[in-house]
Amino acid sequence: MTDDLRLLTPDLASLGWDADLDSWVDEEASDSTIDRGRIARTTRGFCLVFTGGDAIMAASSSVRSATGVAPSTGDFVTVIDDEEDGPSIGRTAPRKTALIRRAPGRVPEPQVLASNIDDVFVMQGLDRPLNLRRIERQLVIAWDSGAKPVILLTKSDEVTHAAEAIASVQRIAPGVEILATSTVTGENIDRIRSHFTGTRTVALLGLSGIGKSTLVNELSDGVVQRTGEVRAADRRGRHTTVTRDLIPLPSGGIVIDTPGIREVGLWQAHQGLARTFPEIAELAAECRFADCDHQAEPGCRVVSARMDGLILERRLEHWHDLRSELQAQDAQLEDFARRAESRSRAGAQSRRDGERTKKPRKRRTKR
Ligand SMILES: Nc1nc2c(ncn2[C@@H]2O[C@H](COP(=O)(O)OP(=O)(O)O)[C@@H](O)[C@H]2O)c(=O)[nH]1
Ligand SMILES: [Mg+2]
Ligand SMILES: [Zn+2]
Repeated sequence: MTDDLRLLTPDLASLGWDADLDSWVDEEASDSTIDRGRIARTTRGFCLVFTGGDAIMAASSSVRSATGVAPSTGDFVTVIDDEEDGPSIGRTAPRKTALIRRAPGRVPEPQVLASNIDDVFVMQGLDRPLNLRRIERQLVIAWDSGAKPVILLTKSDEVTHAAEAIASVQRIAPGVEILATSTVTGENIDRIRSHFTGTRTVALLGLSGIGKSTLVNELSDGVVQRTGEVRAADRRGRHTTVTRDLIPLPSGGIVIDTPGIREVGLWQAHQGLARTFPEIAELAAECRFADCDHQAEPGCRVVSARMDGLILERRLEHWHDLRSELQAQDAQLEDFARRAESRSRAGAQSRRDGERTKKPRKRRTKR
């Protein structure tokens, strides 16, 4: 039993390493390449990499994170031996899928929560009032990742209204599998297990306290221990998840446990939005007006469907909100790009001017 990922040393094949990745390494490897593997954990400046029978710490430079391609948990990477930093992340293989949110903060940047995943479990606890807007928002990034969302309503043992809850979630999640689950009674744990075959990778998404880590403990048959009982006297012995960790399960499959994520900003997720609100996206696509806001325009397909009572009012409202969020982000990104371009043009111009007018600077003598 372990809460230390470094004690797990799965082989490369069971981590999802395949022949395509072999040829990718053949193309990317350089003299300094010393290893390959899958990132199990990212912390500030470092990654834990499962390299097949071993787990090593590799530096990942912050310069790379500034460009939005920071390595993430789930990435397949090469490890290089860097003169200054020692073992470091070299190249990251193209991601098949990536769960991405907008990084918290003012600057519009993506943050990859998990990559190369097959499913995203969008989780919410039944012991609290359902938050349908939160589920919809999380579904947008889950669909947009390219993986398949599944909704888990946890702690079904604590409530009697699970069936009603499922019915109300069904109305806002067309085409998504929805399961009421409990690690106490075991409800639907077998259904959950059926998602973990071979090297399939599943990311867990949801607030803190809803039972993500407890589910990992359950699925690992006691091999990992990511949560602890609160000791009454001192609260010590309690684990809360602070890193995004990739955990290979002994019975097959791989799970990525995440810390509770409160803020799920969208990142350029127009496709995810359309998948989450298909009934509205279809009408919007049929609307005959180009650049329509689908708000009040007479003759708009969305507006008329709404007046005919064909769309749930609150769904439409939320779709508009999320769409505005994405449009504002597009505008902000365009603005950033324009300003960066004019800065670099101005820079190039002043360098040219400098070459013409400035006297050659006296070289500073080295001591
Ligand atoms: N009743 C009940 N409690 C659960 C269940 N799953 C988790 N819990 C409890 O919920 C609390 C938070 O669980 P944890 O796994 O740490 O949540 P996380 O923050 O999402 O990882 C712990 O006290 C768990 O014992 C469940 O299925 N039923
Ligand atoms: Mg946890
Ligand atoms: Zn319209």
